[in-house]
Amino acid sequence: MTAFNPNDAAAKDSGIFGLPYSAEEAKVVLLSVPWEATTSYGGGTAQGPRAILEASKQVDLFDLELGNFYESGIALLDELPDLNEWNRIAKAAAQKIILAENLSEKELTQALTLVNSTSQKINEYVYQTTQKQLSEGKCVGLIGGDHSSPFGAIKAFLERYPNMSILHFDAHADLREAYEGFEDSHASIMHNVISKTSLKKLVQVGIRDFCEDELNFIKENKSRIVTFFDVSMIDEKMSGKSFSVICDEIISHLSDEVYISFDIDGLDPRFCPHTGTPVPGGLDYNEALYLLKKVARSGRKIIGFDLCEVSLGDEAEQESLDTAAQWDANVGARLLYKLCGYALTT
Ligand SMILES: [Mn+2]
Repeated sequence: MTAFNPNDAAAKDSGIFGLPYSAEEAKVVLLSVPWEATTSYGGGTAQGPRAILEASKQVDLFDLELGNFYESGIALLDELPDLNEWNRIAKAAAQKIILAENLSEKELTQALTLVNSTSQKINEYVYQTTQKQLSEGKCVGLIGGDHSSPFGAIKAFLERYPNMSILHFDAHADLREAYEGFEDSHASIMHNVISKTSLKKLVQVGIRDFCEDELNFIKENKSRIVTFFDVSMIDEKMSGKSFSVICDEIISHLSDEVYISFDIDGLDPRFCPHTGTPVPGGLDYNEALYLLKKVARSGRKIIGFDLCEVSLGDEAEQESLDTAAQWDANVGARLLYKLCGYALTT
């Protein structure tokens, strides 16, 4: 502790953001969930937490707007050792299904059961861990993994904060009722939240990729889901409405306690070129931060968050671990630091 100087470069053995805090000392604990079994397109998001940890050491600690919030302590929890193996086995089974290899009915059922039961194990682990940390007075942030990773965390947060709402940044609505047979698919996370929890309000921004069923689901659940489609936001911006006013409208739907679920692909893909399912359009990095700032300034409390789908791309891209692949982790680490900052200062 005594050797720590916030103005110096991060020490080799330091924790996330180069900080010296243990999980016991830290107010914000980060839970890494390198899980991407149901990823349907580009892989690599299971490497997200490791890449973000690496990149986090380049982030300057002092924040012009939020000050030295890190002094409350931010620490990464030890990763569950079994998780990489669970991911590897379930991913292999899921790939067989996705690629529609010549499987018999029995093999298909077996593979599907394996994926779905491993997803349940992940959900249970994330739920138990989050619940324990919240009961110790910690603020919890989850680093995915694909976007199915935080379901257990959201469940635990809802038990503690029954009136909380979710502000969901994403290119995708994530409202599919299962996807490719996977009950806990990354594309189903918010469908599962709406159908399996008592969440009162889900507010979505950046949404520009969804199927008709998902649009119908939004309409059927309009008292609980408010979606700010990318195309509508662009319409308003193009015709001169200020982004600040649009933010106020988004925020007006949120309750006093806000959980942020941030899929990095909600941003313009130039900020996350290696994410699994990039879609053109989306929020600028500064727009996302501005919306978060306005949530904080509205007097609402940011109680917790997840950051998912940050990826360095497939193995070949990771091999050439140069600046191109590290860019995604650089953006992810900076966004993660801001999320920690808002959680600590609201
Ligand atoms: Mn997405």
